[in-house]
Amino acid sequence: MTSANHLTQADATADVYPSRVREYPEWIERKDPVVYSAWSPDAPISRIQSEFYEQNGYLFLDSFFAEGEIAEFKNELKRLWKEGRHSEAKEVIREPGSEEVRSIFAVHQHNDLFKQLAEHPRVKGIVDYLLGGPTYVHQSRINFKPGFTGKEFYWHSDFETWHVEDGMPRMRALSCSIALEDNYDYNGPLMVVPGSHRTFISCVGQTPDQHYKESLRRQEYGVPDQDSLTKLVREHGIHTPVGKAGSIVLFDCNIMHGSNSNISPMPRSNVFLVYNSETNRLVAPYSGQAPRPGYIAER
Ligand code: 6CS
Ligand code: FE
Repeated sequence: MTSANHLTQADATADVYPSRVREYPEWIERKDPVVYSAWSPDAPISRIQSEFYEQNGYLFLDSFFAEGEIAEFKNELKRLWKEGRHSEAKEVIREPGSEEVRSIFAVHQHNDLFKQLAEHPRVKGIVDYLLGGPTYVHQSRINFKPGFTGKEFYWHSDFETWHVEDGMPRMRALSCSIALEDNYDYNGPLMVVPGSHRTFISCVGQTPDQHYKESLRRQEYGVPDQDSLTKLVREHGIHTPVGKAGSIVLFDCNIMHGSNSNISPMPRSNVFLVYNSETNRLVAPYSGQAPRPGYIAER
């Protein structure tokens, strides 16, 4: 990169994180910062929290929102879920093998309440600090994981997909997951491999056309091989940051993560807001294929 803040056209089109192009997996060292601001006492998080995020690739903030604050989001979520069951909207993604609602995309575009949440100053303050400047919402979704029937999300790095399928040039994005139900170890919470954000695992396999139509239900391409996952987890272990409704997890775009299905009776629903740096706007997908639609990746 020529300067800390701007990608030249050549930087943006050079594929420094190739994936789904070779017949064998490869470990590529991260070439981008994790925290893009220097910590100072007026930063929106403590020095310890900032260092934790830098080292582990995620930060869990318990009870970030008070229960009263999230009550209306929870009601809205229930309403959207009911509406989604009978909806033909493309933003509504169904579970593999059933017609249950798995996710609803682009809630920051179509829903006033979730739009407000995406612009929440306390969230944005931390996000803009971590990514070092102005950001925009790259993707938003609600993931529903009802009791008994909610299905898993297999291990993946979000950045791998965003790079290959959406054309996100560099690692300067993160997700904020807001819990709208209490998360326990047993209701399919987010699992992260701390420290895995420092390695890009180049995946094997060619991306089928219109891959998103399958991958959002069950992802099979752009997922790492079992040997790489075994090595990563042996090295770093697995964390399951869980807490009450209103807690949030901020996690780096390249951290390895996934979640189990939910056979407990307790539902687990989260809002995911993905922020990307304004300096890291999307280019043509590195797969050479057509970009995914705007409700999945803001262009
Ligand atoms: O496709 C996406 O953008 C997100 N969804 C899945 C299932 N994997 C990659 C990424 O997290
Ligand atoms: Fe993900």
